[in-house]
Amino acid sequence: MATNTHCPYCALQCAMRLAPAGRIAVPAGAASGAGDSSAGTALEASGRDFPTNRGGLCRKGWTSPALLNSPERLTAPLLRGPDGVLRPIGWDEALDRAADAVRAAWERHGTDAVGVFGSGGLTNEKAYQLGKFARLALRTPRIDYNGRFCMSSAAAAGNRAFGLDRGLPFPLADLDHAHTVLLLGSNVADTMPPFVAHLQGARDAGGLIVVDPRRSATAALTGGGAGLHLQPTPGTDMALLLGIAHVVVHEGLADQDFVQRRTDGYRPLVRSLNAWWPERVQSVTGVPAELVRETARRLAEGVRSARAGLSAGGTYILTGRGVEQHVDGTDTATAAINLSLLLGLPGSSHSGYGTLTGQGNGQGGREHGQKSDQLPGYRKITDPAAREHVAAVWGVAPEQLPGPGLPAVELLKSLGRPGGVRCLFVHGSNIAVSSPDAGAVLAGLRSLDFLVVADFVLSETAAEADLVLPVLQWAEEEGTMTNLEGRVIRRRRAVDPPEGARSELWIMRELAARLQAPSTFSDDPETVFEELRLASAGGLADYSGIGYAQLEHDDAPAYWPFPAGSAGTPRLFLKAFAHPDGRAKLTPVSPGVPAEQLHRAGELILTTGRLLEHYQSGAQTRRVAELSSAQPEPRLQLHPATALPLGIGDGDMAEISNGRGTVRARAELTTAVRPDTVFLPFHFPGEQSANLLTQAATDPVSGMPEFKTSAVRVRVLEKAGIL
Ligand SMILES: Nc1nc2c(c(=O)[nH]1)N[C@H]1C(S)=C(S)[C@@H](COP(=O)(O)OP(=O)(O)OC[C@H]3O[C@@H](n4cnc5c(=O)[nH]c(N)nc54)[C@H](O)[C@@H]3O)O[C@H]1N2
Ligand SMILES: Nc1nc2c(c(=O)[nH]1)N[C@H]1C(S)=C(S)[C@@H](COP(=O)(O)OP(=O)(O)OC[C@H]3O[C@@H](n4cnc5c(=O)[nH]c(N)nc54)[C@H](O)[C@@H]3O)O[C@H]1N2
Ligand code: SF4
Ligand SMILES: [Mo]
Repeated sequence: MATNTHCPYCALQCAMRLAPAGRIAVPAGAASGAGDSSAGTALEASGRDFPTNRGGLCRKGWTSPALLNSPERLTAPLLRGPDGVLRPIGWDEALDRAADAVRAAWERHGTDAVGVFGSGGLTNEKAYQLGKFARLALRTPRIDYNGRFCMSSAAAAGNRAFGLDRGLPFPLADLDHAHTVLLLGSNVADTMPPFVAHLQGARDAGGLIVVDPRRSATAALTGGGAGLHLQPTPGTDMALLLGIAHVVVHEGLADQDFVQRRTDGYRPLVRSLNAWWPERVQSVTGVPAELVRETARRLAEGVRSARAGLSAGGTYILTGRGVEQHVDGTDTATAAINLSLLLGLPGSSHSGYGTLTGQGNGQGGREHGQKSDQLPGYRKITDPAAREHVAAVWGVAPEQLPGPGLPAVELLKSLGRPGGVRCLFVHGSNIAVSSPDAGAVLAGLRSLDFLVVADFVLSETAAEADLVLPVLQWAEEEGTMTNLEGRVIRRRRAVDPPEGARSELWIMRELAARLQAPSTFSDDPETVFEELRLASAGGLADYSGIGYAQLEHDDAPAYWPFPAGSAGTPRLFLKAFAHPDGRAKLTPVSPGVPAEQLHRAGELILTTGRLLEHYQSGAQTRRVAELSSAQPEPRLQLHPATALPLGIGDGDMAEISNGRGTVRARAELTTAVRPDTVFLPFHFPGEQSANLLTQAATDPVSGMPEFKTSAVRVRVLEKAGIL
């Protein structure tokens, strides 16, 4: 029997069909498809028609079933013995030990000494229940999640400008007809390959503009007259956006009618743009002034084409992690939104602004209470009305709900410290590899009184745990995910889980009972979703009109907000923005001091990102033989002109270091990267971990860390020939 479901990995949530191995033909080009490289794989994946992926999958999607019955799969709880060795134990003992550790932390240090680190990879049901579990069963305010590393700056900017944060406020297929697409700091050709098909219209019109310090696979799509590649110094996107907006205003390209009718703050914004003439922007960013002007004109041309009713018409501005993962990420995203509002893009049916959510449930995971300051339905935990509503659904008094906790980086800095977290639960994140300044995080994990990690493989974080709880994988459980468009979809159970693994909903239910939590904790996903509907009702992210049965059918898409009795909201803001007065807010922003002073003699700017074949910390994809043999180790991309005086040749082993750590990686000489910049992927652990070099400095509004600029020195370690 085949099962229709969606990919376990990124936010595109490509639709796939899972069938017993050998029953479905693997399309040409996807050769060696689903997991034939791994022992005894029982399922094969094939792409399924759906508006976002149109039958396409990337290499990670094709091979995703390989991990289901990988020999590295965890199938029993593991407890660390006095000798430091992790050994299998039974579930009763495991749950008793976890509950004992929580009570010990409460008694010795108070309830705030217990912490939870969640994930944008969890289903809506698990994410929702984890927030409730932290606050009612563990009685702690200290829950946050890896979405803080991922989406939080764009989310903060969206809330600031529009009063609401949904990554794409329109269906992805709307992009197909666009004339101009400005893609900033996003490498979809590697991070969401089937997305590229939606850029074809803009490429045909010569209107794809990619902003990236590297000539990434996505930037390369602009070649042959398909568009422009702007290649700024990392961390200077805000100046670039201010320069483009300056040209829009000074060349009379702004949509004055839209600005008047639908926004506030035009005059102060224009004043703040005056000083950003293109030649000044060139000196700050390295992007030629003429390209700054040309970009502004092409953005305006897209809007004009749509008005003229041309088949390729409309302009979209989209941001990714390259512009957001900075200490000024919220202001940079705000600059992109200001530009889009000046052009009249948001709230139009032919144009728009959006940010590309990253993790599988990066969108839903940020709506239902995993954030330290949040209750379900995207409610604020400090809002008395929100507390009252959610407390009533949970059957407790509002005073029983703790207040706000600590955002992720602060939470991690507090590990093992006086007044900090002493007992931590991790669900769905490999923080030992993916956190900024990972060396310090590892030390924090080691200083805890007790670390519980729920995972299905022994990730680098699980390997540090006192107790590892083996959980289910995507194809073994039911649930819902919310994709990058804000569309809620079903994740389906296709196979039975291995003996010994348990669902996280069940684990929460069992622990809540042991800790005598008030309220109920169900292990049935649909029951939890029914409760989520009630808890979200009336909130910004209202799911109250969505039911499991309806989600069976792809032809009745469910975009939130979806209040009961409505038909959902594929396109937001068509009539009004979500601020009480219905108007969007233009907020002037200006570049501040960089997080780290760069350009000291001999220093280079390290930026980080992704490879097609690996997902995040690599905990999953490094265990898929086909993917790990394609990308077995990180490569440091550096420009030949930079490598020459350092005596580094292609393939030499290099050492990359700064005050925080030292990393080894083989050098890949390429003119695709700026001479002042080097690039490392962050998918690898140990001495190959890029995050030993990144800093735990955060954006003051969103709490998002600076992953994209670090000052480093590079030297040759071993010449390739004499290895
Ligand atoms: N293969 C793969 N796909 C993934 C993931 C994965 O781990 N692997 N993860 C998923 C997740 S959670 C996310 S968040 C998305 C992320 O998807 P993307 O945002 O596309 O990913 P990144 O590679 O982090 O960054 C994109 C680009 O930003 C550029 N960049 C670096 N610094 C700067 C800068 O200062 N300015 C600008 N303009 N660009 C800069 C990098 O060179 C890189 O090409 O991908 C999702 N999809
Ligand atoms: N230098 C640098 N660092 C970065 C970034 C960057 O661009 N540069 N990007 C950041 C971004 S955008 C993100 S999103 C983070 C992501 O980084 P992480 O949060 O570390 O994400 P993953 O590597 O996907 O880790 C997920 C872990 O949970 C497990 N898992 C998967 N599904 C489930 C589940 O349903 N339940 C449980 N309990 N476990 C599960 C997996 O096996 C894996 O061990 O990395 C951030 N770190
Ligand atoms: S693009 Fe994302 S959702 Fe689609 S197959 Fe690849 S990893 Fe899976
Ligand atoms: Mo992410």
